[in-house]
Amino acid sequence: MTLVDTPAAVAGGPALAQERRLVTAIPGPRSQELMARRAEAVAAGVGTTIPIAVVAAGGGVIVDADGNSIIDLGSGIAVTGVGNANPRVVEAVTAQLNAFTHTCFTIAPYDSYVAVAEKLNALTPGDHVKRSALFNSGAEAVENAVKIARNFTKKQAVVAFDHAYHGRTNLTMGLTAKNIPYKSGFGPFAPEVYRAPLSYPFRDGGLSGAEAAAGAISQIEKQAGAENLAAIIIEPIQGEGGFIVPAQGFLPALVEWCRANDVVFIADEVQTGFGRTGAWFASEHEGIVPDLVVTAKGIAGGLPLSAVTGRADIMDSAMAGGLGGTYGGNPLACAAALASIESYDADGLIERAGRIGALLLERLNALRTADARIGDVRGRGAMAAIELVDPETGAPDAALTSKVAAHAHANGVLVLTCGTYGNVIRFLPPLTISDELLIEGLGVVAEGLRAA
Ligand code: PLZ
Repeated sequence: MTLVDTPAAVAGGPALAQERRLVTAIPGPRSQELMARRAEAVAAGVGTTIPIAVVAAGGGVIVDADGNSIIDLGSGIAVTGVGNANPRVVEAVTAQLNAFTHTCFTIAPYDSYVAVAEKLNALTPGDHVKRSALFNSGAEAVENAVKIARNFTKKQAVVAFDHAYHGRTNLTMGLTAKNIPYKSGFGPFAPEVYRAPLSYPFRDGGLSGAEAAAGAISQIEKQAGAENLAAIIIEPIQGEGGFIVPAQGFLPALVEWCRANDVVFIADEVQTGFGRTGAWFASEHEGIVPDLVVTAKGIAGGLPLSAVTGRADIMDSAMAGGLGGTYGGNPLACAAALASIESYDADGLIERAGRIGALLLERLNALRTADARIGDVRGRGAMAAIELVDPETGAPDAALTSKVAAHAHANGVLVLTCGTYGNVIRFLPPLTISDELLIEGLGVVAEGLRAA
């Protein structure tokens, strides 16, 4: 079976018809063929959210080999903020592809890596002197941020939070909170990782940010000790853990404590970064200035790139040759990042994320008023979610969540679930989606709730 007979009209970018269109059941016959081959060829541990064979994507849709056009409310897990096959990205990467594909920046440098570092230094919170280093995946960048913080502080312990997600490599699995499917059986994990309670307004009895931070800090002091602690790492809004927005003041209190105790504050903005929340970085909503910011996902329009950006004194403390990797800051990924950053700016996508957020929250809150199974509606910008519960007890309802997601998928809307309890439906559309498609997609989710 060939999957590449995509007509020019669905080759991505603006040419792709922006509509939900079901011409077969999902999965259709060609998608089923791919799923059968997949089962024979791909390791069973690699999951599938929607069993389709993608042939094109752009704007706010994903098109499969059977001709179905699916509304994309997931952006490949918060990656394609600028849209899939964004024309600026396609053009920049194509030009780079024709010039050179790889030299290894640490062997023979090139302009685009430096330009991405300059952009990151300028765009991340704080006007202090900064440096950046580029890597491939979010997990790899998190590993490097911790490595740099340990080297700088000459301390070893690291604190991560309840509901945290930081990746699937050994150290980042250890930093990640949720056991199944991320950790179970895959240990032992790296030592000197401590966990602290998170501000989770829907489930912590509504503690204020200051109260939740005082509790977390007390636990950190008792169980790790500032004198042993190299870094605190936290997502400004917990992503995989359930789109948890901490109470106002929680993050600033942690930053303040870190400053007073020579602990490096690392913001993991892998999922929240690059316009997703209606600001370049989610840290801005709380006015915090992290020592180090980890970015990936939305940085490069779908090409693999990640970064650690932060205080020059911390970043420059690693010995020459101490940071690197064969592909980190690959020229194609850097070209994509520069084009993506231009698109966020020139195409007004950050404002667009704010508008998408207003629309999402308004519609989701309206749904909640009519449906007590929606326990909470939360998020910022184009990163919003509903938490589904048993209305009597408030207990998480993962079964309902799976049913609603399955209904959406069968009806041509790709939504993702998340949460420690598997009971959160999250909305992460590309910032290039139209209001019409977004509203239609939400309508299908609402229909799924009614049907369940
Ligand atoms: N930090 C905050 O959200 C990746 C992972 C999905 P990588 N989140 C999606 C999955 O099932 O693997 C993520 C994140 C935060 C780090 C990471 C890790 O980024 O690029 O997947 O390594």
